Amino acid sequence: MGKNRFLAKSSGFRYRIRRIIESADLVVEILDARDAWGTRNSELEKLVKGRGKRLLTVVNKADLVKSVDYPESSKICVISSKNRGSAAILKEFIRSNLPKKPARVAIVGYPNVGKSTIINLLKGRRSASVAPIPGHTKGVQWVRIDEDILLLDSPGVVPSYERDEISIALKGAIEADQIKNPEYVAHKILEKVMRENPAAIEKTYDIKLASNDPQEVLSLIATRRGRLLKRNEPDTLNAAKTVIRDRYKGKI
Ligand SMILES: Nc1nc2c(ncn2[C@@H]2O[C@H](COP(=O)(O)OP(=O)(O)OP(=O)(O)O)[C@@H](O)[C@H]2O)c(=O)[nH]1
Ligand SMILES: [Mg+2]
Repeated sequence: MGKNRFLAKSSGFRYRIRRIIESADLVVEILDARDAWGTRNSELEKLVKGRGKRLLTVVNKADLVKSVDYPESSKICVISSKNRGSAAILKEFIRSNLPKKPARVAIVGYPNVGKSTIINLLKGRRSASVAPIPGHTKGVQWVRIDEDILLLDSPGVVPSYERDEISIALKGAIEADQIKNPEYVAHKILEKVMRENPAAIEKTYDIKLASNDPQEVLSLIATRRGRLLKRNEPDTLNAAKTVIRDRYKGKI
């Protein structure tokens, strides 16, 4: 794909992200533990460093992996925002790295990595809107945590060097309806999950895996859910979108 459709739509966001970084004293980049390296945005990191701002990294969704493939460092914190105990750990991590007090702290990262969830965790209640839909947060929102910390929620950004739609989709950063070939993406997801945690597929879709062929698995899911087309053909396109959305939600 020559042009990144996602980027074309998000150029306004990108301008805003630049403004956000400029207005922040500290920038916290959120990564998805399922692909911590892949959800780093080195473009954004360069921008942060170029502006002389301090950068911290939070690897989120640790509950979805057996182990986190990311180096340990004093500038990195691994959490699961589904775990309430993470709130104190994360707050202390940010507090001990504040360049000044009070400070403006921008929360940035790929779409759907859990930025808004983290803001709610730190606030202790729902302040930012959360959804398993990439691109959910559209605008910026400041949320005061305490007298020292003012957090900024921001829309997810995909770097301009990320041009492959399938790679973006596998990172959970593009909505299922916007993907050109959902069945191919679903195959890749199913292949990975069948290797790592096949029980999750059987449990989520109430099926028994009889083969490793992802297209057959899509057929099984569609049939089990009564999603049939004319002549009782399983609607595998619908099943593919279900699989993609369930992956984004962390169900599989
Ligand atoms: N399992 C699990 N799910 C999480 C975690 N953090 C967030 N989520 C889920 O991930 C999905 C996306 O969360 P959001 O907080 O809306 O993500 P975001 O980064 O703000 O997304 P955009 O606004 O689209 O950029 C939601 O369904 C959350 O419930 C986590 O630590 N573990
Ligand atoms: Mg959000």
